[in-house]
Amino acid sequence: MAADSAAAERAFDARIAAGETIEPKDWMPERYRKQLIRMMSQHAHSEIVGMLPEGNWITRAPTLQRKVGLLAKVQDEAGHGLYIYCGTETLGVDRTELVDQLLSGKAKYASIFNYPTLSWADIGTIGWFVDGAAIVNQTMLAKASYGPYARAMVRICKEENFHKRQGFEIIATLAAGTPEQRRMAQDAVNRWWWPSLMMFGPNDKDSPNSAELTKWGVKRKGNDELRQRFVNLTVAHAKAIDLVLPDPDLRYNAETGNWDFGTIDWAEFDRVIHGEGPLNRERLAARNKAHDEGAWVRAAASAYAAKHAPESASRAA
Ligand code: FAQ
Repeated sequence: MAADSAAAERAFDARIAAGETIEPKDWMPERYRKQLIRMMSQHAHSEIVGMLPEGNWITRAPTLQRKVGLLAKVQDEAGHGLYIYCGTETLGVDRTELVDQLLSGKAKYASIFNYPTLSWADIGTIGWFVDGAAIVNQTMLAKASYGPYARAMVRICKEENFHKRQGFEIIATLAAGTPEQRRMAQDAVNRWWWPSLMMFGPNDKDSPNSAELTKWGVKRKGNDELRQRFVNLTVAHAKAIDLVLPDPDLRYNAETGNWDFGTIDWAEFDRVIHGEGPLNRERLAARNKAHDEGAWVRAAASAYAAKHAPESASRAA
C-alpha cells in the first residue's frame, strides 16, 4: 500500500515536471490538495471581502457613469469569488465549510481589504494598485498546475485588467484636476502604496508555503519577484500622471534594471493578517450580517432544489 502511494507520488511529480495540468479526478498528494484548498479559499474570501471597501462608495460615486462602472466592478469581484469557490469545491471540500471559516475569523483573506476607503480617490487607487497587483500575481497563477484554478485565473485576469484601467483613469482624472483633487489623489496614493506591496505576501525567505507550492508548480514565481515586477510597472504609471510614490528609497538600479524600494513594515502586515488591522472587525461583522440576512435565500434555494431535484434527475435519465 505504502509502495503504491510512493509510486503514485513519483508519477505525480513526473507529471508536474513535464508541465502537465492536474485535473480534479487525477490522483494528487493529500498535501497538494490541502495547500490548494487553503490558497484558493483564501483567494475566494479575498474577492468577497474585497467588495466591501469599494461597495462603500457606490452611493457616493461622483457621477452616474462612475456609479455604473463601480457597480459593475463590485459585481465582477463577487463573480470571481463564486467562481473560485466552485474551483475549490472540485478538490472535495464543501463551500459551507469554507464560508464558515471566513465568518468565524479562522480563514485569512487579503490584508489590503482591512484598510478604509476615505475618499473617491481611494476607489481609483484600488483599481490602479490593488487590481494591478492582483493581475501581476494572477497572471502567473494562470499557469498554475491545477487546471480549474489556472483556468479561473485566465478569465479573472481579463476582468481585472479592465478594473485596473478604470481605476487608473479615475486617478489620472483627479491628478489632472483642481489642486484639491490632486491632493486627494496624492493622499490616496500615500495611504495605499505600502499595503499594496504587502499583498504579495512575506519575503520569500519568510514564506512557509512557497517552497512546496513552487515544487508543485502552483506558484511559478516567488513573492519577491512578483512584488518587484509590480513596483517596476507602477513607477512608470505614477510618473505619467505626476504623482509621487511615498518611498524616499525608491530609485532605479541600472545594474539590475529594477526600481529598488524601501523596507516594508512587516510588523504592520503581521498585525493585519492576525485580525488587528484598521478594519478587520468591521469587515467580518459586515460579512456575518450579510450572511445572516441571506438565510432566507439559502432556505428558498434548498426548498426549490428539494422539490425539483427528482424531476431534473429523471429528465437527465
Ligand atoms: N494577506 O507562505 P506565504 C484581489 C498569509 S484578490 C493575507 O507566502 P502563500 C482582487 C498566507 O496566507 C487578492 N494573508 O503564503 C480584488 C500564509 O498564511 P497561512 C487575493 C497573507 O500562500 C481587487 C502566510 O501569510 N489574491 O485583490 C497575505 O505561499 C480589488 C504566509 O505567507 C490571492 O489570494 C496577504 N497579503 O502566498 C478584489 C491570490 N500574504 O495560510 C476586490 C492567490 C500572505 O499559512 C477589489 N494567493 N498571507 O496561515 C497567492 O498568490 C498566495 O496565497 C499569496 C501568499 C502570495 C497571497
